[in-house]
Amino acid sequence: MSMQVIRVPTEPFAGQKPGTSGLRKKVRVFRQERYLENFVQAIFDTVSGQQGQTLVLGGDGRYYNDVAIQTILRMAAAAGFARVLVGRDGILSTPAASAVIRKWRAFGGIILSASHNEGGPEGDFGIKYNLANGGPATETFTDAVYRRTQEISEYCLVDAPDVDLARDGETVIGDMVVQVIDPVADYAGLLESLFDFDRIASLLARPDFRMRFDAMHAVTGPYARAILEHRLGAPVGTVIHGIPLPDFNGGHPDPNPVHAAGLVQALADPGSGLSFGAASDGDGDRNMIVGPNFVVSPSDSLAVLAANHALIPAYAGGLAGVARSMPTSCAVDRVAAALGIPCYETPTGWKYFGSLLDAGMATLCGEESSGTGSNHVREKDGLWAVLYWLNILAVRNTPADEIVREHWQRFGRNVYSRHDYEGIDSALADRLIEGLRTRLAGLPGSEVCGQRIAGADDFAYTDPVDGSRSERQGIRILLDDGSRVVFRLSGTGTEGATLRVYLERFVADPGRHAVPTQEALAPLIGLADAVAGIGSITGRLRPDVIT
Ligand code: G16
Repeated sequence: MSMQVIRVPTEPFAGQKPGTSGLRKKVRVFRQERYLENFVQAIFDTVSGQQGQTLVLGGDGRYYNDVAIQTILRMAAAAGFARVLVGRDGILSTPAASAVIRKWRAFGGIILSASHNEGGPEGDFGIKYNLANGGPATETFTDAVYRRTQEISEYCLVDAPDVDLARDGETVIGDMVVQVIDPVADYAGLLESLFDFDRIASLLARPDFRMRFDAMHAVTGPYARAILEHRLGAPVGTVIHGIPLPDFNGGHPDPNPVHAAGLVQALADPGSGLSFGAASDGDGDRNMIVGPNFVVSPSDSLAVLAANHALIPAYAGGLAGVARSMPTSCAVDRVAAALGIPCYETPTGWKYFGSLLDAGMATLCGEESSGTGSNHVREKDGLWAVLYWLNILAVRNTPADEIVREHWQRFGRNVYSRHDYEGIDSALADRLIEGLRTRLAGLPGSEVCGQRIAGADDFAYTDPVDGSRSERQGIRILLDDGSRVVFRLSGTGTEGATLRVYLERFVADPGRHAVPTQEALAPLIGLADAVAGIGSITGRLRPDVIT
């Protein structure tokens, strides 16, 4: 008997345009009738050749994850997939989904996540499509999906009861097999193949070394427990906030000094006995690394990982190259120069690293937004970064803060910070950016707040592998001494606009490395406001978040 496909008439919704990382909207937007269905159908209409193929499906467990998964299963059956691998309880961290797609040679994957954004019924939801390489769909693909959402007239599904996702095993709906898999096993096995687990286990067993991993009530809890506590023998309780909750316990699962303040405080308290701290975000692709009374900036972390690659089994043979997003600090560029390897500068968004990784041109990639990863998957990977650091600490027997300070001694310090102004009226944010754009040509050679501007542009990128072009990716202002200010509007927010101002100054003199970050950047902070008119246009006198 052939499968009965139900065709449901629909009409386009405005604004189903994927941003930096998939479609992110308020839960209440996603809960509108046909909203999710339209977007999923647009994805299935954009791919071709999925008949008889395998799809990977899972999410970060946030509110609406469970409902969306059942809908997508019915639609995937109607779209002709032969099999869907879905994480138990609908859970798959973003890097684990990437690992599963690659390991099982799936056709692609759908990841349900709004990453570090808040969850719960009033929070955010998101959906993104990953390609067969395990990486986020390219801009060409997401543009095509968006076009499809604007002309869609029906979506298709099969009539089937909800699938029990609590137990591993197979269920058939329509002509498609739904296979519930252990969300951790494939991923944990992959990480174990990259690092020296015996050495890390010895470090974790030392009485003078104690770590804390804050899973922020998000998806990495089960992964961190399985890997750090069960496999590597860290004491039970090393992982805190380890049960994924649909609303992340009311928190904001973004591993930065503001939202993971408790972890930072614990590492600043000598009485805690902690020597190393780490955290990951909603869907497990971001990381924060904390040493004793010291938060490692994500840009520095990337540079340190690159500089220490020879200590890690998977990378000891050498790095083909490194890549960073444009607003990420140039610290890794200095390491690449010392290693004699290329360093690529891409727009913000992990999707831009995919072609470099696929072509074997880059081995490590990273972003200022707390993402680092390698060619082992095609997403950034929070626990991978934590294990990489643990492997370095185990070999060098030096605390994380000293490792970074020694790094600065050798390479100089790219003092770096990002200032976020959140929830700005979109029209005002657009006016600010457009104003900068129109003044760009006149800026070079001018003096602002006593600093001479050497160059200014709107970053554009041509992918060296496929030649695709991405324009208007961030306004850069470059000073005589190599300092930079970059302005961008976030592509991941769901309310108004978030203005990101990225500030960077290179300090070679080791005698000045200890100057507090915001103090060292004060002249640039003044320049940013004067050039862009942040205060006068938005009315905001200080940022909401400083990373
Ligand atoms: C996503 C992207 C990252 C990007 C970050 C911030 O991360 O995958 O590549 O750096 O958003 O983007 P924006 O500055 O546009 O908000 P995640 O962890 O949210 O998926």
